[in-house]
Amino acid sequence: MPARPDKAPDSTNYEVKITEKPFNAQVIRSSSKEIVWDLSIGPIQFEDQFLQLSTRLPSKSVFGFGENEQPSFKHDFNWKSWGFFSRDQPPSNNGNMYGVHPFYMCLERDNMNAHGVLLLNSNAMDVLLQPAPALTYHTIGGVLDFYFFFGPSPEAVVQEYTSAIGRSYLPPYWALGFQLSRYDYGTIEQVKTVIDGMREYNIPHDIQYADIDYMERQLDFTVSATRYAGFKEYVDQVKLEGTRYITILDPAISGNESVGTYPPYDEGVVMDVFIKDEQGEIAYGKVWPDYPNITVDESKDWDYQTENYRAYAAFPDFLKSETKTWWKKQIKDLYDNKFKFDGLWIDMNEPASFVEGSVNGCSQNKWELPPFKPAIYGPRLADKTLCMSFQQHKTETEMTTHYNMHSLYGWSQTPVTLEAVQEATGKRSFVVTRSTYVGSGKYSGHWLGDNTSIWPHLHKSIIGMLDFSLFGVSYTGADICGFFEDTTEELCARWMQLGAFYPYSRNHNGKGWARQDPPFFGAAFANNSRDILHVRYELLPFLYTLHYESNTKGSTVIRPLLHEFTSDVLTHTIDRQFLWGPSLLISPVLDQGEVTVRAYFPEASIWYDFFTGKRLESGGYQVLDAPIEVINLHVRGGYILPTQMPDNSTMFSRLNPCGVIVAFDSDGNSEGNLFWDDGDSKDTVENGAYYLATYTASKTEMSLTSTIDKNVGGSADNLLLDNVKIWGISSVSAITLDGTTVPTSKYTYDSSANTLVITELGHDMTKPLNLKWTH
Ligand code: MIG
Repeated sequence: MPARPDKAPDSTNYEVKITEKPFNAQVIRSSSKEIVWDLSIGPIQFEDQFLQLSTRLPSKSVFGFGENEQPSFKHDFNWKSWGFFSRDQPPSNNGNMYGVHPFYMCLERDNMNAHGVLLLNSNAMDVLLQPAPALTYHTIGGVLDFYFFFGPSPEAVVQEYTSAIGRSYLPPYWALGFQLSRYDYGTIEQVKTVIDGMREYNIPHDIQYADIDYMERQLDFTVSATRYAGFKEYVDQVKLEGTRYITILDPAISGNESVGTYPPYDEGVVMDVFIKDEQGEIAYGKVWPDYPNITVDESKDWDYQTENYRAYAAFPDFLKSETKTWWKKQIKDLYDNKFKFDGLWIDMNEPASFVEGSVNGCSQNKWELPPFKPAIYGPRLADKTLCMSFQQHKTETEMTTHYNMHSLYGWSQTPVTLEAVQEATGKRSFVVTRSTYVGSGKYSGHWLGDNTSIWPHLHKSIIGMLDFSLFGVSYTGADICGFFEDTTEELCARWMQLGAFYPYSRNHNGKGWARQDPPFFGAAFANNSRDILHVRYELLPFLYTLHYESNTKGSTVIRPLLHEFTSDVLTHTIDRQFLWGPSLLISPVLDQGEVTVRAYFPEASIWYDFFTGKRLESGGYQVLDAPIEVINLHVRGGYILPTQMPDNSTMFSRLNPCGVIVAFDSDGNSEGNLFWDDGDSKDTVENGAYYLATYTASKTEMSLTSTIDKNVGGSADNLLLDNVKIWGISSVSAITLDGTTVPTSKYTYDSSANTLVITELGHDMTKPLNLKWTH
């Protein structure tokens, strides 16, 4: 199970009041006396397969609960139910989706304090949000195991929550680059065409994907000898050019290959790694691998294809040590013998199956047909997955039913997959997983699944990322330009702009839909894509620093405005804009045909246009120009953002000169930091092998200085601070660096914008910076 805190907090900021007749329990914030939970609103029921608990809440400002597609980040309390049970379910209104996070954050009535509540329970459940406001939980197993996090700020709630469940994984630097994928390129020639296009337009391209179509009949750990001939050499070549490779792995392993021809299955049988049915036989479902020696006619309908083409597939039981050893070996063999991938993408791990329960169906018993079915999709729990009565490891020595373990399947696959890829590559690497559970963020990122190329899915992607920020998974994003359906040029252009600000920035397309890679739409589109990705790459040192902070302090990377401006109630409903950390506000166009955007700027701060450095004249709601090539970005006064000159991959951008953007607040102060390491080694944070600098600027002191808080491992030895932008500065007559005059040829002051731009400063970043100016 995810880590539980092993001791009570030293000092409590809450009290629990219990009365016996009539029974009530209240959880109260000590400082404000706000009652955050009050059970008097309904009975507690504790039956064999039915547990119910209701509580009154202090407010309707509730966020979180997932994974699902929500129409808004802030929840609707009008008798709204949300189900939790991991499921191969593309985003669609109301449904339970790939992952399970029974966690919410609630803002209290003072619009200052916030708390979070986790129900640590893996059984199928639902929660009903009622106008009182109140919540009712129904779960069909386990215990009622609740954890409260008292913040008091929303950010502090996430920090505390992640200190309990594990903090977000620090991705390698290159994982923050732009990524390109599609299901069914068909042949390696198609891949080459796309990559050549990316090169032709010089579009940043850090990662290329190989989906299940590169395999032989979608069999894990194989490479198609006909359609992907020369794949290994090709991967080596594009890697030299700066583009890495990620490949997909599905958990389901075909059992229909001739003995001796398919080691993943043969060895799995010998090592006894697969989930068993009630009779103790290997349980088979059907997923993607095809039978050997068949000809697939793709014009046949889904059921025909499932029955006639799809092989019997067995499901590894990932909580057993033999399974871990076996899985790691298969991954190592793939790396050593087939091609040098850099990271892994794990899919279909809800676990998904195309037949209900198994190829033999399921027995009729209380696990398959519990007396109460929570508000989840499907006529039966085994719909699209395994039978609930199948047996799995819960620990190394204890077994239990799939009924109890179902939603933990993807979660259980994730840490061992990360270990496997780290051992194979010898590097930090990364894993993205489709199914997540409480604590998955410690080992992986998450893409938001099979969305559709439609306008509302731009907006939904922001809500999805904001939710996963609360769940402690910082490395997230949706399929840019949409997975299902043909995209349009306009939609895809807006999506490339928005996706340039997803932490996990991947354009991915489904099988059979029209191309949507940036070169496909021609020069104008490709150039716009390159330009906005250059903005992303310029800001990668900042994004990487935010991931470091997420990894070490639990702060969010994709942050809702309400986390920074909690007392400003207008921010509570804003989910069409979002922040990177505390300071970069992203205000995308999310609707067809729009060339302006109505965006909110909290008055408590001042805001600067990222592209001009000009201060926004007033706060509140503003209508901004947003022609097709523009996404509005604003930097919050009071912050310093580290930057680096972009390039067409991080392999090259990491060698370029660096910069800082200094945005003064109304008091004339500004601060920020830079985390840096070699970008690719394991455990640099744990080993202390990194560089950390803090920048401070002051209008009254007329200075920009830095301190080097840490510099171990030499990763920053060649970094030069060349480009300094200072915004909100009222005049400049001379500048010195370490007491030496900076020649006027190296800087420009714009008195109408109040911006100063210095270039070619040439400051060695391992030394403290001491830059001064006079008016
Ligand atoms: O049944 O591997 O969400 O990203 O391209 C579809 C093929 C299986 C679902 C994933 C999608 C991936 C696709 N997979």
